[in-house]
Amino acid sequence: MKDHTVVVDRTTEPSTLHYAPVFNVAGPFIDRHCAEGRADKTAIRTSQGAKISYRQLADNVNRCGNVLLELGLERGDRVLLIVKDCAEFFYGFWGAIKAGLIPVPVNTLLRAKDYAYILADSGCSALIYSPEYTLEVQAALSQLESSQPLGICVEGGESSLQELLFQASAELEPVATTAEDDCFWLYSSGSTGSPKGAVHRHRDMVVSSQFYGVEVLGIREDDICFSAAKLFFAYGLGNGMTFPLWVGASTVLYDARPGPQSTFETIEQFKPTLFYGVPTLYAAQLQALKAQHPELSSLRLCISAGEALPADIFNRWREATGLVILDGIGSTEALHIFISNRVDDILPGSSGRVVPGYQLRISDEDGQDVPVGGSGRLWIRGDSTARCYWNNPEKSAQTMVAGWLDTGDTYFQDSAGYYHYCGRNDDMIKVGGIWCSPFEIEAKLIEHVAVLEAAVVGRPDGDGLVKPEAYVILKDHEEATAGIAEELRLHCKEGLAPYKFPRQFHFVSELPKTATGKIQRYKLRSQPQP
Ligand code: 3UK
Repeated sequence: MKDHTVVVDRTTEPSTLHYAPVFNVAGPFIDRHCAEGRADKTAIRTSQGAKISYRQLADNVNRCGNVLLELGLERGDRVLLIVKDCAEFFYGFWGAIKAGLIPVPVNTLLRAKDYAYILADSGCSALIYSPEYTLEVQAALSQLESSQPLGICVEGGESSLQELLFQASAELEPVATTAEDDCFWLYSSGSTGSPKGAVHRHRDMVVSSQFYGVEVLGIREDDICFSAAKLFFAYGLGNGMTFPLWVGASTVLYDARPGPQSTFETIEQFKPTLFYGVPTLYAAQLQALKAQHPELSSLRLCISAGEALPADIFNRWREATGLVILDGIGSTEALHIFISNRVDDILPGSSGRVVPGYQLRISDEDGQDVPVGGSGRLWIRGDSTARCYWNNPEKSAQTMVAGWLDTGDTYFQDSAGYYHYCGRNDDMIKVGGIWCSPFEIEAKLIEHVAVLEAAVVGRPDGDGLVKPEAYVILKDHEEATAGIAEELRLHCKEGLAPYKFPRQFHFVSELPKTATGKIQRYKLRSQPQP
């Protein structure tokens, strides 16, 4: 077999992937396309008006790899990417991989404190960032006690990435890695607030692109993808980058916060065939559709993940647009979706059936398989799951057990074979598809002078979508006014990522606790609205 190639055998069940012994995943995702006649095809279109062909993409990936090597980075070094959705995200990610470095895309909504943690934890050698994030990035760098990574701003000034790319060679040989070598990391929020770096291998993007992208979504070369979920999420990374690159399709990148207006405009302008969103966005779009009628006829399919899609949103969307939304569950550790509905097989309100190439188990508290219909802890197994968490043998051993990955979710399978989400096994909350740790919001609340104790839980709103809600004991009960709720909301918004603030406040005189003093959040969750 030729180096850096992979052959898909679809005659087996599931399909079998055969990798060349020397395999750098930049081969099939980037370099293959020019050789296969797609040099002039558009790979990327951006809301800023850029149009990048597969030839330009391959050249810029090479240039970026050369830039990083010339700066002195060596095999295995980490390159953090705090980059908005733009072409340079692709150059940084694939340039690093081709050069044998490890790209680590990071959530661009985080704050200096979060970045300082990830910079130190990853021990990265370089950090590429969009100019929008300069303040938070610089504040994070100044908090670092250990050695300083090299900061590279994407644009502006002589030492910007754009300028360096301009001067670099467009020739680069891929580093001779294997399908099992470490390739890239993605940070996932931990329940205590410290993110964990999930270590993914070269083969992982091949597996998710083939099994979910091709075999579930039926993605093809003539598709145009638009993911409202950003590239730094594993969800967006697959939707907006790896799936289109796997089949030689095109992707549309929108670089600002996705709301109903901007997503409708982007669909009208770029006429995508596949649209990927999260349930909160579909709910907001449905609200907006009451007053307007955007042209959505280019779409053949909509996809949802990140949190459960309520059946009601599925039904209302189909009524309003004539389109179905495929709900599927994925995770950062699994890389992408491993249970999904299918275009011709949808049970609204369920996550659907297992994706080919993955195995599932549902276990009880003793680790025994539960019979069909019973709920329990969902474990998955498949070739795209993370090898470990970086620097965290304890969490790795808990989560990755004998080839199986603990999802942290409770599920049951019905007698027809569909899987149903029942909630988390921990106290973590998904808000708009993004993790929120209740501990982190509680810690912020307690920083406020008026707060004695706080507990945060998730509670479904009118659309069935979960939002954080705070139970607060004030130092002085007299202060429990609407004014203090607003003040605490602002206090959280200032110090935390913008989606991590309680939408509701309840001022109480005590919190339910265990004998050892741990807050019993499940009791607050099951409590009727006070
Ligand atoms: C929850 C869902 C019910 C569930 C993701 C698609 O969300 C992604 O990754 P994260 O690491 O979170 C994983 C957790 O989120 N979840 C996700 N999708 C659903 N719960 N129904 C769903 N459809 O708790 C899961 O364990 O942020 C989603 C592709 C790649 C991803 N990384």
